[in-house]
Amino acid sequence: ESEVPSFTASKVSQYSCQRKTTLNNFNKKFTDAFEIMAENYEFKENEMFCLEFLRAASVLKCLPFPVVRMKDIQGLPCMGDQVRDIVEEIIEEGESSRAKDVLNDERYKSFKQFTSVFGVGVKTSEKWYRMGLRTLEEVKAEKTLKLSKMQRVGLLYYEDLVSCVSKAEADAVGLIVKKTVRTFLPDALITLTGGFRRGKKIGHDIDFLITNPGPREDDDLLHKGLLLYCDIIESTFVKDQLPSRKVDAMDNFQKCFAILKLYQPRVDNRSYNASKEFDMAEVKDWKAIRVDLVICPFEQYAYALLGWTGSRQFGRDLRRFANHEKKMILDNHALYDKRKRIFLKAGSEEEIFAHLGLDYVEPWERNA
Ligand code: DCP
Ligand code: MG
Repeated sequence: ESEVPSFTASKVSQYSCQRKTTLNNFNKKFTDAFEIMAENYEFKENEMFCLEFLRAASVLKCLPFPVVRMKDIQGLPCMGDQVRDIVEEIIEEGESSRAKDVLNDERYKSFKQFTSVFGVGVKTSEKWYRMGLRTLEEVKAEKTLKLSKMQRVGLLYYEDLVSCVSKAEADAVGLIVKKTVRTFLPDALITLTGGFRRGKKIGHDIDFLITNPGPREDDDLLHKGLLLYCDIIESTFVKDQLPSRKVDAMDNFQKCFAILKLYQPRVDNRSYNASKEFDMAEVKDWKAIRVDLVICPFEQYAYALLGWTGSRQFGRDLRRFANHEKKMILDNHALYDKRKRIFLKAGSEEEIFAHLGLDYVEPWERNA
């Protein structure tokens, strides 16, 4: 009777690390609405409702067919009442009035603008909103505001940074990063991680994981030169420290949230037509690009790679699965078996999945 006979809703795991989620999303109109709801709850610091909608979005992203009636979501995990109401309305009306209300909500609109600035999160947005600020124009005009250095560059390069990064730009930056790193560490392993490793064609930044086989001499690596801005976070890793149990584990690696100046000669038609003479000074021949450089010890490379490849939801579910199903603690550095009281070493992502008793999931199937 069903159009996809091989599909059984009750067999869909509540953990995205037991599902395969490619970028081919048949249910975008539902998942977009859920993600708007989740973001609004994030802005309200309501983590429970936020996660509820992110989990629901993630489940619908793995379905091999578009949902067209309520029966299609019957038996699926993570379909709470709030979620079902929205699915029902989208099926009947084509859109969700609740998601639409959020998009028109003044607080949501302000937070959306504020958090689009590099260095501005929910806390800063809350502060600005309470001060009566509503738009970025008002923020820029408010001269009494004390902005961090990160926020100042965030505003300075705002237009470049909100325009997404393409795969071609990621590859171009990859060549620069490799060349630069290898002048210091000839044997270094430099891997493109984040969304691009999962096969995405665009992203908000470019994530690289850097490690050096052999003795540790990578401390001076994060130096300036080609960087427009670089906020270096020193490594705070303590040997034999237990993995973190937080939902979104921040790691202790030395890392650098940088803005890179990517030169890309381009012809600006407007200045060409206006002056006939080609004035190079008028043409901006570079683009500011957000780059995350993460340096990790060689022994932790597999864990760091798994963590930094994401998606965020995939990582959350891996940690939740480890904790609740296996009595293990996973983070970007290590996996700890609480029953055996030992750290489980891994030289590859495949080995980490095996330690957890999970089938291997390829990077492009982790778009949960
Ligand atoms: N990550 C992490 N610890 C952090 C920050 C990120 O483990 N402190 C992980 C989760 C993300 C991945 O790294 O999936 C990359 O982070 P991004 O925010 O860059 O997310 P994506 O690359 O997946 O998406 P985008 O295209 O928006 O960059
Ligand atoms: Mg990224």
